[in-house]
Amino acid sequence: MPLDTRNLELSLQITKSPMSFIHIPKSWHIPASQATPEDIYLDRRRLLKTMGFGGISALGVLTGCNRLNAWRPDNPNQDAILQPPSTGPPQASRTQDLYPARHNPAFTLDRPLTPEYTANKYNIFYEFAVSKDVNNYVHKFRTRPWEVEVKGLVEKPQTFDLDDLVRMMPLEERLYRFCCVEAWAMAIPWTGFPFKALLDKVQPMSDAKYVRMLTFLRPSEAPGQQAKWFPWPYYEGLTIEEAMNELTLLATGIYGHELPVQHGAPIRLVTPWKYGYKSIKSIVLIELVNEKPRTFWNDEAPSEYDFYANVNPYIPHLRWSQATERMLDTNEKRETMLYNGYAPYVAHLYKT
Ligand SMILES: Nc1nc2c(c(=O)[nH]1)N[C@H]1C(S)=C(S)[C@@H](COP(=O)(O)O)O[C@H]1N2
Ligand SMILES: [Mo]
Repeated sequence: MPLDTRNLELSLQITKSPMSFIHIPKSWHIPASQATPEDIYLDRRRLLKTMGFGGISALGVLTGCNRLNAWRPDNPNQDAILQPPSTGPPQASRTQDLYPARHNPAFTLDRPLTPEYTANKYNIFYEFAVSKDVNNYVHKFRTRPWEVEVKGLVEKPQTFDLDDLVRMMPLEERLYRFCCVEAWAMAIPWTGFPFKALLDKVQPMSDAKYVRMLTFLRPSEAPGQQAKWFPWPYYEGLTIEEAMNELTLLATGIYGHELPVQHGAPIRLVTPWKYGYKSIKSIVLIELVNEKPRTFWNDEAPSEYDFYANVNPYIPHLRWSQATERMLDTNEKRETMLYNGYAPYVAHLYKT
């Protein structure tokens, strides 16, 4: 009889670690002890080690199941593409010469920039690790060659080579506030281009109401994707008005150079008036659709993470306040602003 990984998970002796860990997945992922996913992850590794297996990757063998969640019957992304492991030497980007890009002075800040070394070492990217030291787990990941497919309700569906796309788009640098739903915050110099510039190129049809986005699916290079209790790949969505908003960027750079992997290389979304979980990293697919797309964190914990995820100090998270945010590096507490201070740009989108 094949061994069910979920039972394996439940049969583990799990102790709650004092580590703070905020995004909690669906209840069926967690034993009654309320162990965090990180605990499960660590304990599973430990169990496999004692059983004589090298690590989590052995689970596929253990269960006799080499298929990933993307093919699970309830996975919302049946069109996710499982990419084969990259072969050959790593390839360099062909667009490094575009950085640093022209600075757009329209977006200034009320706070100092977060130092680069801090922003680089405190990340959320579950494809690699559920801990914040994502930078320690990214060495196998290849960001070239990279393609972004744009499909769905558009006049000109197209698959872009990333470097070709970056070269044809108007790259610029903007300083934005950034706030994670866990109530920590940063101030970041992004380099990217308006999402609108890409949409103008593919020409959305009039019945396109939403934009759906997917992250890569390459478990051989992203160890977190070998954990089968998440429905990989990560998926997000925006209304078309949000995607067309002047603030909405597709970022390919940070601090005046290309994105390092932990920030979502080679291309990620930036929506500064929304909590960080909306800003999907390492995008491979953009689809224009007629119906509201499902989103990763909303599916995992609907009562905690809504589709819109607009920063709002007056609506606490179920388990903590959103009235203040903690700046990374200084630990300074600041009052969180409605729409993260971007109300003049976006408040009209939410008037009913
Ligand atoms: N594909 C993917 N995108 C993701 C995440 C993730 O785990 N996977 N984490 C999100 C969350 S919760 C946050 S706060 C931001 C963090 O971005 P940063 O690490 O560049 O600061 O990325 C978001 N985008
Ligand atoms: Mo987040």
